[in-house]
Amino acid sequence: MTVHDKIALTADDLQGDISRHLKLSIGKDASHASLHDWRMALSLALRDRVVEPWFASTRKTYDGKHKRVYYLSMEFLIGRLIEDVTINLQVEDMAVEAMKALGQDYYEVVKEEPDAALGNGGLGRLAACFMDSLATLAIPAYGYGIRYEHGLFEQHFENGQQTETAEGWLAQSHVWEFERPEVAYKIHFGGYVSEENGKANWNPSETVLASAYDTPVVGWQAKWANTLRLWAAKPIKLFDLESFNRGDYVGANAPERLARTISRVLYPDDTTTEGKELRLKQEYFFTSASIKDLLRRHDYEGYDIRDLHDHVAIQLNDTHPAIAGPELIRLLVDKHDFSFDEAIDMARKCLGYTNHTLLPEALEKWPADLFARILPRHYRIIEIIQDRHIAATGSDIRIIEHGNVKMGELAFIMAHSVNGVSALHSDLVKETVFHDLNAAYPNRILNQTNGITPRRWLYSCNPALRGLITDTIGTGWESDLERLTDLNAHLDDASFQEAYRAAKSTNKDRLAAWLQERSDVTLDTSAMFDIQIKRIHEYKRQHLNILETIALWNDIRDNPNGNWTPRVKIFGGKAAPGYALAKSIIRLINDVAATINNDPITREFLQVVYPENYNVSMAEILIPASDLSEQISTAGKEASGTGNMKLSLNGSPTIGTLDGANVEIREHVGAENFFLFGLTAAEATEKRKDHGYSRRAIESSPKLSRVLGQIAGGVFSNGDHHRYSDILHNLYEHDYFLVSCDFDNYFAKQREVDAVYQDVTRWTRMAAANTAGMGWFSSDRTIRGYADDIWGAKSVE
Ligand code: B1N
Repeated sequence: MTVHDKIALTADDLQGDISRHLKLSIGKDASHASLHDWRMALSLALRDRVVEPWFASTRKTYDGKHKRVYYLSMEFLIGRLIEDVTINLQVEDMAVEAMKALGQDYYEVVKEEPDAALGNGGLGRLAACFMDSLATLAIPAYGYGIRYEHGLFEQHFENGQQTETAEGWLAQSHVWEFERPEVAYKIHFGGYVSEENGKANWNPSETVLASAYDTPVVGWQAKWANTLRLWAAKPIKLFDLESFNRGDYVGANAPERLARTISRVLYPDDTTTEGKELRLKQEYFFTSASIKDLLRRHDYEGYDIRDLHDHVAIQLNDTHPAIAGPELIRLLVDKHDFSFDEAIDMARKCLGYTNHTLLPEALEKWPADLFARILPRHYRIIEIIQDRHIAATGSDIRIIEHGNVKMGELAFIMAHSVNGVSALHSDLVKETVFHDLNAAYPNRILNQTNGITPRRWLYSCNPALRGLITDTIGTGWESDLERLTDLNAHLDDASFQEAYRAAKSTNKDRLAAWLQERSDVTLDTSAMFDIQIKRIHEYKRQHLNILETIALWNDIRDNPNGNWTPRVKIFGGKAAPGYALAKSIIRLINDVAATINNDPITREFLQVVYPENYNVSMAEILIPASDLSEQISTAGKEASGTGNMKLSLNGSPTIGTLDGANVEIREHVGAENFFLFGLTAAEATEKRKDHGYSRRAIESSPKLSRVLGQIAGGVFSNGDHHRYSDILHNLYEHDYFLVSCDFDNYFAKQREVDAVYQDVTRWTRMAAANTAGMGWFSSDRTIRGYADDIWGAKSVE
C-alpha cells in the first residue's frame, strides 16, 4: 500500500478539500480570498489527512499496551509546518497541482506561513527533530511544552545595532492545532504546607489552569503520528465579578492577566538562565501539567500505578523540567500512598535527564527562599531526596547549597540515566560538572550524540540535492540515512561531480534571489559562500570570524592583484537582548560589512552580509547554499552543535575546532574533508593557566595586532575610538574564549581553504564526501539510541 492509498488522496481530492475549507471553514469565496485564506484552507486540507494515521497510532498504542515516551521541553523550535506535512505525506506534487488548478502558487502560500519559533536555538530545534524521528520510527510519544503567545523576538538592525520586537505567531490562528478545552489541570503556586494525620497538605495561594493544545506530528510516509501537546495558562475564573460589581474594573481582569503572563513569552536566553520567578513558574507550570496528564492516561488505561515505569519514560530536555522528579514524588506520596522511598525509586525508574551545556551561567539554580516560597511542598521533598541521596551514597554533593537549589544536581540524582549530547561533551560531563556524582553513581552517565532529521534538513530544504541523491542511489535513504555512503562510489565520477555542482549552484542562485528580493543586496554566486549561523555568543566566536575577515581585507588591499579566492561571508543569528558584548559583536560585523562592501579595491573578492532575523526558515535557504561551514567555538564549550551537521550534510565542508560533535563529524566524513584548526579542549584548559596569554598572543601576531589597531582607531566606526572598547578590552585583558590564541592558526587554515576551493574537482569531491559521510547524524539514529539505552521503548510495527 502506498502512502497515498493510506491517506486516500489524489490531487483532485486535495483540490476539492481546499475549496471546501476555503468556503466552509474560512468563510471565503475564492474570488475574495487572500494569500492568508488560501494558506489556511490548504493547511486544513492537509491536516485532515494527518488525522487518520494519528488516530490509528493512538489506537495501536492503546491496544498493544506499548510504552510511551514523554519528552518534556521548555522549547520546540518547529518552524513552518505545511512543507513538513506535504513531505511526510508525500503529496508535494499534488499540492502544487491542486493549488495551481485553484489559481494559486503553492510555494508563495508556503512562504506566507509564520515560523513557530517556540525556541531559542539548538536545544529547541533538537526537540523538533526528535519529534519527527519519534513519529518516523513509530515510537509512541508525546512532546510536552508551553504554548507561548510570543515566540523568540524578531531581530532588526538599526544603524547596525540589534533591536528587538515581540514576535506574534499566535496573532493568527494556528491551524495545525486542536484545542482541548476538556483537558485542563489546576496548577498551584505559593501558600504553605500543613500536616493532617501525618499527611502533608499543600494550601496554595495561587492557582492557574493549564489547558491543552494538540498538534499532530506525522512521520515519514504517514506510517505513524504522535502528539505535541502544548500548555496554555488560563485563569480558573475568567473574570472577577465581585470586583466588577464593586466598580473595580481593572481588578476584575486581574485573574486573567496573572494567569496569562505564565505562557505569554519565551525567555530569549540561550545557554544562560536568569533566576526569575516567572521562569520558575513557567517550568513548574508545564511540568506539573504534563506529569498530571500522563498519570491520568495511565489510570484511564487501567494500569496499576505501581507499574508506571513499565508504561512511561520521561525525558527531561535539560534541567528546565527537572521539577518533574519532586512533582511525581509529591503526587505518588500525597495522592497515591507511596512511601518516600517507593516514590523516589519509581520516579527514578521513569526519568532520564539530558545535559546540553557545561557553561556555568547555564547551570540552573534558584535562590532557596524564592523556591520555597513558590513551591513549598517541593522544597521539602527536595530536602528529603537530598537526605536519602547522602545516606545511600555517602556523597557530599548537595542539591541545596549556599542558599541555592541546584537543578542539575536534582536532575542527576533523580534520573536513572544522564546523558550528554556528543562524545566529547559526555566525557567532559563526567570529568567536570558531574565528576563527584559520577563517582557516586557509576555508569549513570551515557552519551547520545545529537542528530538532525534528514526529512527537513535535506529532503525538504534541498530539492536539488535530494533529486541527485535519488537519481544516484535510489530512494530509501530518507529514513535510512546511512545509505548515503553509497554515494562514495561516485565521488570521482565526472558526471556526478558536475551534477553535484549544479545542485549547489541552484541553491546559491536561490539564496541570491532571496536576498536580492529581501534587502536588495546582490551576491556574486561564483564566490565561496562562507556561512556562520547560530546564536551570537562569545564562546561561538563570531568575533574570531569577523577579525579574520578584516585581516583578509587588509591582505587583499595590500596586494589587489593577488590570486584571491572570492568569498561571501554570511552571518546569521540573534543575541540575547541583555547580552551586551554579543550585541557589540553584531554591531562590529555590520560596521565591517558596511566598510568592506563599499571598498572598490576589494569588492570583487570579499563581501560580508548579515541578513536580520535569522530563524528556521532562513536556515532552510542558507544551509543548502553554503560552501563552507564555520564551527569555530572554543574547544570544550559547544556541547554538540547541530547546525554543523546540517551544513555538512548539505555539502558544506567544515572549518572548525575539535569541539562538540565536530569531532565525530570529522571522523565520519574523513579528516581530509575537514579543515581543522585551533587548540584542543585540554590545551585550552592549560592555556588559561598561562597568565597574560592573550596579550602575548596579540603581540606575536602582526595580523591580529593590525586588525585590533584598526578597530581601536575607528576605521569601522567613523573615527569613533570607543565604540568597540568592550570587545578590545575583553580580548586584551581576559579573552577567556581564546580568540587571540587561535587567530593565526585560523587565518592560515582559511588560506588553505582558499587554495582548495580553486581546485574545483577536489572541492566538489570534498563537499560530496561530506554528504556521503553524514548519514550517521540522522536523528533517527539518535532516537534509536535513546529508545534502546534509556527509555526501553520500542517501535510499533
Ligand atoms: O543545545 C544543543 C547543542 O547542540 C548546543 O551545543 C547547545 O549549546 C544547546 C538554557 C540552553 N545548551 N543549553 C541550551 C537553551 C536555552 C536555555 O534557556 C540553555 N542550549 C544548548 C542541543 O543539544
